Amino acid sequence: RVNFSTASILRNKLDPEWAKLATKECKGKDPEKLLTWHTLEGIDVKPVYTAEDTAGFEKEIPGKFPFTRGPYATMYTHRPWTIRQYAGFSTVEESNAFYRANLKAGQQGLSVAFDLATHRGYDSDHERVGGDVGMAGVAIDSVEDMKRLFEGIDLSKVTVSMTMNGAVLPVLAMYIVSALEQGCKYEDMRGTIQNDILKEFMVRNTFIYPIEESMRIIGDIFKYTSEKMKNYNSISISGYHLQEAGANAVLELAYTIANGIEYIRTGIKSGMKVDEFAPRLSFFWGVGMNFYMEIAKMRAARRLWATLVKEKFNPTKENSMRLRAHSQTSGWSLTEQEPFNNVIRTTVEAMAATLGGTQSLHTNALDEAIGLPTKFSAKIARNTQLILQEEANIPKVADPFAGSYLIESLTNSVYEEALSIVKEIEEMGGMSKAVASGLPKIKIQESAARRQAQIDSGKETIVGVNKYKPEEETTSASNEGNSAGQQSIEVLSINNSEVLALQLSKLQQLKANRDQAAVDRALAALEEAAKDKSGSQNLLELSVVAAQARATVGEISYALEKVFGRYSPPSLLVSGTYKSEYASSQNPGSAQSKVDSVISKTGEFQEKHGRRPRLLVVKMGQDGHDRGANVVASGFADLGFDVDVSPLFMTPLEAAKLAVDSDVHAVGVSSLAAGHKTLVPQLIENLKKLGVSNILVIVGGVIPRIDYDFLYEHGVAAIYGPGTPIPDSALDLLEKIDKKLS
Ligand code: SCD
Repeated sequence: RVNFSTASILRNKLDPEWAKLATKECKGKDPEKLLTWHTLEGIDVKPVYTAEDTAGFEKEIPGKFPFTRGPYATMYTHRPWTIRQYAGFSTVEESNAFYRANLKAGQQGLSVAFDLATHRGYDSDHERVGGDVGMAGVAIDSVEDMKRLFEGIDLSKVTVSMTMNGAVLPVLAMYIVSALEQGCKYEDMRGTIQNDILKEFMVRNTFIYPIEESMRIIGDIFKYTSEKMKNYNSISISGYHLQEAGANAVLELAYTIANGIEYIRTGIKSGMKVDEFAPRLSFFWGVGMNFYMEIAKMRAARRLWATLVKEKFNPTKENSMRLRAHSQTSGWSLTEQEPFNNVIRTTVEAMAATLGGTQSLHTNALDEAIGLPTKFSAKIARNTQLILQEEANIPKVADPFAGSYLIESLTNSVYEEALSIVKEIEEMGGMSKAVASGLPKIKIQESAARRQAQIDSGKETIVGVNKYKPEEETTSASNEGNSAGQQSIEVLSINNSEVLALQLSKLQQLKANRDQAAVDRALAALEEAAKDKSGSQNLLELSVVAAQARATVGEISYALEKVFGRYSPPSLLVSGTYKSEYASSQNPGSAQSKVDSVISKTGEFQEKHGRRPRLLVVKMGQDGHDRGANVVASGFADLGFDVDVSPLFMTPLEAAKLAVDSDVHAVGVSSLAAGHKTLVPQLIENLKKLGVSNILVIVGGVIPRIDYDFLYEHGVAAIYGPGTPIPDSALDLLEKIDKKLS
């Protein structure tokens, strides 16, 4: 797939003078073979770069097309990036207090995390969401909740970003109504709505409606905001989630830009000129530990966007081509083992983000691989940015890596690689069509499986996880309880039933006090507009009317669902990638690998029991984070298990029935959104009710150690935390199933 241009092939040659010296130092071995770094992106990075690698490069300045060096001429020298920490948990009251305290302590903008029930357009009292209310974000059911969330925060002064995609209409409408009722004018509403549905279909999974209808909603939002909220960013086109799901830097960049192009087409299709809305499109990057690559990615992204927008849409405004981005340090790169190492990881990633020229930044808290951030860990995360801004002098120079032989050359390679992938998507007819074909999802899953194999085989080092493990640290797969590395880590625990009870009583009160006829009228108007295929009525405008009348998130979403339907994705699984990458990561001639030994053990199991070990991997509740589930499922399948993968969003009863129907030996629950204490016991209870006692339940994902005993007491057979190599968990499970059957 690597598709270097002639220029980059030449650049990839080593400097002859250096090669001579290096050959001597390498004692006669070929320095190119010894030192060249073959990245996951398919780019070969040389051990040294010289002026020849950048020969012929044209001078560029920040703030000018093609904006490689930054969207603004002065960059941070005039205004540093915005410190914008993403947060939200349990009730609006608690989240509001947290926001206000953070703003006082130096945070500069808000970024709201909603709970999964809200994301998926369900009110807190819906039967499918009991375990999710208030867990991975704040619960919002109505305008009254939204107003309370921002109480004492002047929405004409503080920019607010909201991570909302599926239920974007009711949530944005409720924000608008809250701001208006606070006295804020439309033109003073500043902030960003994520509103990036294409990546939801690819990886994040908080969609509600099918693709076409979802894209219509985006067109309506662009239209409404470009007319009324001229200073509001109508979308945050996200690569972050692609990276978190396993995409390498080039895939992340290419698919994000291809999504952006599709959104511009959507805006134009809804009747606008490109210059009317493109200046308010914004982007969002994930920034991981691949330091040089991340800086190059951010520079290449700005150049690629500007070039393609100019070429395809011919805008007249420079701002239509200027890529502005928020960044978040990588949640996936954080480890459960030795969590204090995460402070260092986050610092390195934050440096890459700011040296790469981000406009706004979230730094993760050290405990995010274990649970939700505490006040203590959130403070360190925020201070990381304050220290970079105010002690390390990073803001003093715009685009400081410009002219670096390596970074300029890498920026070019990343650009060229990403461009060829964008072209591939365009040839398929654009991203909506590509998403419908499932191609991007599979490519990202392949990239994730490859990375996992490299980690499990030890080719890629994760300090404290697969190398330099502390002696006293117990493994995540162990039943032993607390490890030394975790004892001092306090984990924020949310009492889901308290939040749920509060939301239910607020909903009752709201419904008792509103003008029901006005609500019914507003919802009927919304439903009618959805039916009208010409799209002559703006769905956001009608949602604002419904929100003003105090219709709830669930009611507004359902009015549209009645017409559009609720989308259910097909499950796709890559096969063979984990095994082959593991094999090629091994040193040639090394002893039988762990992978081979598990494969022969699953073979023995089949001989003994007449069939292969069978595992059902399930996702329950509204938690759509499926990278872990997919990687484990395809890894176990490569190791000789029969693996079924459940549809997303199962209730515990549905999951239990599926396990029984599929006649599996074990159910593997993947939980990343804190619902495990509610959902896993319910699953086990339901299995018992169905009269099944021989199906083992195992759990993986983000599970705080303090919850281990609780889960074991409720009948869980094993917990495999982050960092557990797939062959280890597979072998452990195989032995447990064998024991149970014997
Ligand atoms: C900035 N300005 C300058 C300048 N720098 N003016 C002159 N010279 C300079 N050097 C001006 C800008 O033009 C702008 O004014 C204002 O200052 C603010 O700058 P900005 O660059 O627009 O910064 P900001 O307001 O912070 O906006 C940044 C984005 C925005 C554009 C990137 O979209 C944003 O904040 N996004 C955040 C998204 C987010 O929080 N996402 C979280 C996702 P004007 O406005 O007048 O032009 C979390 C998530 O999904 C987690 C995972 C999950 O849940 O799944």
